[in-house]
Amino acid sequence: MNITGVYLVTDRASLCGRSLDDVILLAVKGGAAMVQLREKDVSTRFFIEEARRIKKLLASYTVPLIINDRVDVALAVGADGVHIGQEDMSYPLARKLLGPGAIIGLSVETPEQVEAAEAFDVAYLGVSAIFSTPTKTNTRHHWGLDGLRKVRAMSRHFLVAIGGINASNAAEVLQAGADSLAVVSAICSAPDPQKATEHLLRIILGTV
Ligand code: TZP
Ligand code: MG
Repeated sequence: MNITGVYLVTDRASLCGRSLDDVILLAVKGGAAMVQLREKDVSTRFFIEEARRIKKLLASYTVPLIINDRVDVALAVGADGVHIGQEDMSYPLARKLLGPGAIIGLSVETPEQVEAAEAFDVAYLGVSAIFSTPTKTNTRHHWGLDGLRKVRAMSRHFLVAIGGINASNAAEVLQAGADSLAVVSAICSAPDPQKATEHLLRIILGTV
């Protein structure tokens, strides 16, 4: 599994009138390495139907599909993994249900959570939130670049930074210790999601 690169996290409120499928497709064409389907306000049935459709869309690009929060939805559609937060199903239980091959990412919002996650065999930690962001307004704590450096020093895990990341600050977030960058608005709301993804990828690869 190679999850280094641009990690697209979806948000239907950020699509500027475009379809979710179109934006995902453009991001993948631009080189997105992983897609997390994040739905907070849809029915379980809708979420499952959507996840099935997006899974098919991603299959030909061999881009993993990660389901936000919902281990049941991931199981139902045979997704590649889940992203869980501190109030979702616990990591050990999610691992037990999904098996050893699943990609499981875990959000960490405090140093205590980073420390606790050292005992887990997660695929990555979502270091959340790096900066404040209008996309998610209930974030209690912002790591900032100094906080991210501290997480890097504390953790053996692959670190995915999320929250307020875009082309203007991506380089410094990587410099502070992120292995990969997760973004919502920098792709979903970009005038050209494909070009925006390509640009972020070039920053990650150090080719700009
Ligand atoms: N988790 C922490 S911040 C965030 C999520 C899902 C939203 C990130 O959105 P954006 O637009 O990339 O700042
Ligand atoms: Mg969650």
